[in-house]
Amino acid sequence: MTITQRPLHPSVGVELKDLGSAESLAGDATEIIRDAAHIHGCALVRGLALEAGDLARIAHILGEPLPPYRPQYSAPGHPEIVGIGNIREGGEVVTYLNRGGVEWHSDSPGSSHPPGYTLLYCLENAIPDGGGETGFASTVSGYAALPDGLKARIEKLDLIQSFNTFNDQVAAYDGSTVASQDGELRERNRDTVDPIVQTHPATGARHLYVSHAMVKEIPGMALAEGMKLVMEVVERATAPELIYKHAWRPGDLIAFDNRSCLHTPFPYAYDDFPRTRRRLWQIIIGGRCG
Ligand SMILES: O=C(O)CCC(=O)C(=O)O
Ligand SMILES: [Fe+2]
Repeated sequence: MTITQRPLHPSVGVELKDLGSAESLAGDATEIIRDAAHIHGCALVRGLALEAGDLARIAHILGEPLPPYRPQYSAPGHPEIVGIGNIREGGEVVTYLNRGGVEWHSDSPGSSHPPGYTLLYCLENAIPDGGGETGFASTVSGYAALPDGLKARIEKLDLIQSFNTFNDQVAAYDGSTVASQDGELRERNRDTVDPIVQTHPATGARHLYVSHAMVKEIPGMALAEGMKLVMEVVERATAPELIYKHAWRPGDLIAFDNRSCLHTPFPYAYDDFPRTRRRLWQIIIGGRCG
């Protein structure tokens, strides 16, 4: 297989061309995607026509798809696939929509598995007034870009990150259709203690690991003071010149490594449905524990 690689941005992302069809993707080609995501943060493949089952197969090769963390938006027959966007049926949004605006993050904090990968696959993207791109920032380049003094201040910093704290906020926004999670779902998303600087298990690269909207506590620091430090790190790592903004076309697949990049969707006129339509499928894949 001769694969052509095209950088998406000097510091993050690569497009893989000539990877083949959905069938070859569920084989060797997935390993090429995995390696590219480790090194470049995210890997784009365009022009696919994937069924839910194809996406699930690719996810199972990459690792262990997390159990449905937002079950009300799962694709029929494929609970691990979460629908994201502004699609309405009978007046009600039927895809996951964060009305407060998503910020830079990794998908994994608080999940039952160590961080791994996420797949995003575009089904629909008609946004006449613009926006709705997904941004990516390399956590390796982001760490490298920090001044030495700041690197020293965060070298030993741990963060307590909480998916539940974050989701409670999303559920509380005016008009939110996102449920706050209780019982078994809440239990499953335990708070995690994550060093803000980590070493990537496959590449050995030093990288940041931080999702500021999920930070609940910073051991050894007052939260307000610690958050100032965290936000300085995030703002430098996601400076405009360091990010790639992907404008989606139906049939685009992006696999990204939640350790080696951060991501965020950009705002769009989500209430302008049906003139504006955005629908992605998402699968979050946990790293294997050993
Ligand atoms: O909508 C997107 O582009 C990504 C959404 C996202 O990052 C998430 O829901 O975790
Ligand atoms: Fe995400």
